[in-house]
Amino acid sequence: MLVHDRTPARTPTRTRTAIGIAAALMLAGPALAADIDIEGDAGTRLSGTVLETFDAPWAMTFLPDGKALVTEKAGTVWLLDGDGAKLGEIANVPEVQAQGQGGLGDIIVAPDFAETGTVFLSFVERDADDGTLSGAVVERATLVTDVTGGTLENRTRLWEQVPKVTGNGHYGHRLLVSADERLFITSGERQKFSPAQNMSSNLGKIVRLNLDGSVPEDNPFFGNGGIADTVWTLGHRNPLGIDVDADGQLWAHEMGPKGGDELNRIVRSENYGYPEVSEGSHYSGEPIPSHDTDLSFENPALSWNPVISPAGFVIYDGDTFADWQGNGLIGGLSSQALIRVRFEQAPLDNTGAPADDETLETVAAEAERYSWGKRIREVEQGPDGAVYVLEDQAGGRLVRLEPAG
Ligand SMILES: [Ca+2]
Ligand SMILES: [Ca+2]
Repeated sequence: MLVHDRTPARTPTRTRTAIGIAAALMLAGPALAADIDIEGDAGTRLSGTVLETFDAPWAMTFLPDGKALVTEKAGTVWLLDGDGAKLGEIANVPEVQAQGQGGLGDIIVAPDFAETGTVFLSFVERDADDGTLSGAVVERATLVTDVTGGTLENRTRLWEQVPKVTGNGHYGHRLLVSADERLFITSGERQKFSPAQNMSSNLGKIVRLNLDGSVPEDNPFFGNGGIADTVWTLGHRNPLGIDVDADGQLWAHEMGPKGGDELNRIVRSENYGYPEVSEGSHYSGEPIPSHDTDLSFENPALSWNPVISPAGFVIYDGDTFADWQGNGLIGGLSSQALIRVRFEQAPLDNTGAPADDETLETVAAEAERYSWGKRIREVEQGPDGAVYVLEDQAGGRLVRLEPAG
């Protein structure tokens, strides 16, 4: 067991045991004691401080002033202070009925947030006439904060999954705004397989919109009309993490079926193959051909078998972990791990993603795995360069990670 989990720093309901008091006294000292020491499988050590706990937290984002927002699946958005402690709730959040994987989802801020307060958030809504049908929705709103929380004003619907279907899984609904101010939405295939290859549905796609919800005319399938106009890439299963690297290149990971979780370099108009190809098999045991059996599909830059169940993703560009610049950090649900991935340019052998230089391609490899012992739902980089990890499920902790020693 590599995780030495001593005590939560600030859990209101925690019984004040002798250990808890000792830890609290240590935390009050000049050298802040770490709550968690963790060693990766490549031998580097991290020091973690527990900042707060949540009920099934799902997403986190930092505000320009150092405060942060955390969503909980059941429908709460918390405003946190610069030390990660709860200041209060955000009012006028969309009402959700959390079921299965669905509820409140991601929240991110617009590039002009400091002036406008604009945020984007995703959640799952039920069909008004048939509660067995559901789909993800993305809204834009204006966040107004005060010392004890805040409220969402001017909520406007930008996008929704079409069609709403039965079941409560594979919504995706992670969000990203690119440097050129386009909104990317990861949309899962809702465990319905074929919609990922069907351009009349936006399930199993990565969607690209303008920040007002309108459709960019330079989208790859623009002019086909309707849903197709909004599609950036297709053939995805359940993408629960998207970020952009220092070169502006998009990357997204997605959960594979039985085996075959993927990290993909997201390239305009490409088809990532699900459910036609995969590095895993169906849960029924039915095999799925691998990506390299059909060159019309894009190979993953990296795949995992056994799976990691990736959730949350940040490509690190801070100074606190100097050796990690350009690395991807991925949370693992079933793997109960934090996974660090490195990207590199390698001589072309057509097993990775094509790079701009025709003699090279970009490949990704797992660099280090930190066994965490709990499901990780979200990973963020703070303005201080520290890495923030949010655990899944009831009592999920927010942990700030720094290099140990
Ligand atoms: Ca986030
Ligand atoms: Ca794929």
